[in-house]
Amino acid sequence: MKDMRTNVFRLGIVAAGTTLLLAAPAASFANHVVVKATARDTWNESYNHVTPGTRVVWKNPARLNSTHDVTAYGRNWDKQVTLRAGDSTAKRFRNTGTYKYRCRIHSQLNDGQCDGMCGVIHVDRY
Ligand SMILES: [Cu+2]
Repeated sequence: MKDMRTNVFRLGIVAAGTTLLLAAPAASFANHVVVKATARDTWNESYNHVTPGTRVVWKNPARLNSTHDVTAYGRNWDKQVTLRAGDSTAKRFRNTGTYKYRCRIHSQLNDGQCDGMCGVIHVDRY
């Protein structure tokens, strides 16, 4: 009898969690976001809208057998990390702002405009 009550209680938690997930808007409220390199030499989520404190992880899947890098541009932050196949790198964004990055191997910068393997992390309060 006690076991059954525990199970009912657990089911309630799962149901509540599902409701929260369904109610979440498109913007990410998770404190963890993953950006992956793709086989087409792009970022799978090139535009991410996150809240302050979110940790962004860039992954270069091993199966792609390719090298990429994550390089900040736009002058308001610093990052330049080479990702060999299977590597990842991360940064937690604590302040609001627009943080641009690109893979220098698979993009070009012309007058501040990025073409190719480019991405943006937009950190905003809601
Ligand atoms: Cu690349």
